[in-house]
Amino acid sequence: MARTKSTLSLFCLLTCLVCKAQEVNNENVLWYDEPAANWNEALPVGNGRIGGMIFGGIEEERIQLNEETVWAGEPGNNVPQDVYPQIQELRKLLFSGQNEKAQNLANETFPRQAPQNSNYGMPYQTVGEFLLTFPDHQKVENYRRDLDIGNAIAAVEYDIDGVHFKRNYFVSYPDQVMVIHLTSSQPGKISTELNFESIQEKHQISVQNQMLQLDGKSGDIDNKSGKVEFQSLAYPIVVSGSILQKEKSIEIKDADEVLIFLSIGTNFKNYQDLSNSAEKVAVDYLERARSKSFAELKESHIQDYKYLFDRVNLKFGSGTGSNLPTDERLENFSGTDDLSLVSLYFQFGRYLLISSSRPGGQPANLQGIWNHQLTPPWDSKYTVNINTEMNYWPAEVTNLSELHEPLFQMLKELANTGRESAREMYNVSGWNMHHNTDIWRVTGIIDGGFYGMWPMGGAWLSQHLWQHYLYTGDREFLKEYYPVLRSTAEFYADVLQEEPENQWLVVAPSMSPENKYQDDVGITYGTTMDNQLVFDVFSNAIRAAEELGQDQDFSEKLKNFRKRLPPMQIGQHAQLQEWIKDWDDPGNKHRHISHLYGLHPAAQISPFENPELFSAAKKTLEFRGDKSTGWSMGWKVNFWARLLNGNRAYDLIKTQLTLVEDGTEEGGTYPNLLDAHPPFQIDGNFGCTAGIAEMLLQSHDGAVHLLPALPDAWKKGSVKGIKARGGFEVDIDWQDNSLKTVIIDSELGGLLRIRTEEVLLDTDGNELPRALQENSNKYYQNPRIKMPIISENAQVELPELPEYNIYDVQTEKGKSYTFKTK
Ligand code: FUC
Repeated sequence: MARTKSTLSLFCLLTCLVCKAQEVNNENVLWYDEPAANWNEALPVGNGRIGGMIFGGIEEERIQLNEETVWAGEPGNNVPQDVYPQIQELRKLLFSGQNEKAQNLANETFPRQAPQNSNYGMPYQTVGEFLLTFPDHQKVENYRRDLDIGNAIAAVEYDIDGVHFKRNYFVSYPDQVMVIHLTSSQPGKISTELNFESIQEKHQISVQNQMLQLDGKSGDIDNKSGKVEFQSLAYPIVVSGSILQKEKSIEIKDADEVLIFLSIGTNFKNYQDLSNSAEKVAVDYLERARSKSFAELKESHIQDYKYLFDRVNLKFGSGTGSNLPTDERLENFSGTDDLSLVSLYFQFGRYLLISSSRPGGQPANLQGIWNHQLTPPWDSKYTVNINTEMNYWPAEVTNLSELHEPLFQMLKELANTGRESAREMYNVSGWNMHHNTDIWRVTGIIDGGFYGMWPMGGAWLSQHLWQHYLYTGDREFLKEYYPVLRSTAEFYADVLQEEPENQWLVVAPSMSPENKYQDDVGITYGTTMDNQLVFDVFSNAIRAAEELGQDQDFSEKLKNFRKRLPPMQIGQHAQLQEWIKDWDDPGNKHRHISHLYGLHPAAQISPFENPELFSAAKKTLEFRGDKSTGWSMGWKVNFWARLLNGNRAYDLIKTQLTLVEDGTEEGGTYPNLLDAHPPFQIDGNFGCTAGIAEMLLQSHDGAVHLLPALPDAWKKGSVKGIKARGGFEVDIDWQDNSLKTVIIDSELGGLLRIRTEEVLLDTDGNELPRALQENSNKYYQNPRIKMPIISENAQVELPELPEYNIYDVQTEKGKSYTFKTK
């Protein structure tokens, strides 16, 4: 009797576990029924510093390894010397309308190939690969590999002759190692050989003290020698069975269970200093980790990860198809209502940020931390004319604010190295950078005069400092980073030139990132994006100084300069002008839509404040079309969300969620859900994740706007834990395409202004007080921009907006507010 009972309860336990597993499966798991055939099918794991791509091979498991500081080259900037006379000459040529000549001079001064005595930035490089071979594993059944992004654990499992084999993988942030755990359903069944491989020119593999060791050094490029040393250690522990050390591999035989610790260290201390010992770092982390049990390691990993991941939950009320492998779901997506793929993709973006950007480390680069090459596309560095910024768009709104820190630290460092480019190239104070940087924080021109002549990288990147403040109200942070904001403003206050026609103050020479207005000519002055950026740089410095009660004189100077910036202009096609002159070609489909920076991520184009500009931005976006590179589509999701058009935003998500196989030339998504530019570039993932949040909640334009761009297809759902500026955390439930309940936690107190299409009631059933006062909350109130200039030929149709209700609620710090709709 007793026996039956215990069998029964065991049965219950098992069924419950199965239920639980299925529940997880539906929500937060990517899974596949075949091993990865190429890198774009492998699954990424990481702890911000160490990254792995897991292929899930059967006879041979391959884990491609990265460590975030393994970059080619060595410390040092790349600022071109003695070019100030040419910068002056470029100004003269541009102000006298000799634009072609100016482009030629820029191309000659800054050639397409890096000059011999300098460089165009260093590539981020792979460490190598860790291989596990299972010679007897050939005919397998029930194969499955997955990535559970709810716990940040990858797994591979299958059966051979009735024996179930399972491998688990995770990279622990608290313990700073990758953990690989091999189990089987019968004892003595695990035999495997462990190997390292590397494509790094300088590397060696050895074995000692039961440890497989890969030592290497990063590559030499241009005028730089590769000086990053790395060491990777693999240390196995077995339960029964045997371990045999070979010359360059370790063989394990007949074990019940195997636990492998994979540790990586480098000599990188900071962007100026390579005096750490790679060996000491690798050994120290390994020793600390191996004193713990698998259960302990796993528990602290999950706890650490979930602390970040579980803050936000997104659910759609309907959705089928979730029992299929992820690549099939992706392939079928546009023909189904598999909305849970949208929430999976959204959460995958958050997973990627947690796994590639941790405080104290490097910011996520073009590929996050995952790269299998020595010279990856665009060096997998930091392109700052959109891509690096896009990586961090989800940080605040999806409640991962602390993961923004590596970007802030990079800004501090750039504000130091960038003094040289400001001084040497432009003869001014403050700091600046151009359209790219790398781990050494270079700030000079990259990729030559056509792509690189854009002195605005710091203007855009530094917006993230101010935005972090708007979300968190963290005054200590603002104090710490005010010098960066100030020094950014100093550069532009000094560098602006008065253009001859309207006496506006403009950046010259510059460009509208990577676009051109005539064959091979893009160089110009006073582009719309530049003007918007400088407006924000000045406004941020002014507001920060006000908050901190300092620098009044400097603020006055900036206010005066701000008045003299060019206004936005609406051109002959009713479009927002990209250039200072009406040169836009409505047929231009360029991936960069830089002049819409003012619409997103900035807050200068508002349907309420300046509806003409809002319509012109829409026109521009219609001209540019939908299909483009991955990141460009990610940006367009945000644009359409800001244009309050949920259906168009969702169309873009569908376009982005188009399955792209290895080698395809179109933008979309790879089977592993990583973004295809193509090739792989992580910004598209982050951009789309931020865009989905932006469809559900906005807080940039005078109010906390609930469900501003809900598509018709998202009939029912809920989002919990997303953030609004002003320190508000928001949970929203909606049904029949309209808001039902909202719960708002106020972390800072202060006035909460809500914009919504529905009538909102408090818990007593009374309608909330309608907004009266002009000024709402400083965290989402914006400085006024100048009235636009509108071309006589432009036929601007004003936007038709829904009737919004605007409510004002005085909140107290730490309190939670629940409202329902009528
Ligand atoms: C910019 C873009 C490209 C690519 C590169 C990394 O130059 O124009 O499309 O994303 O960055």
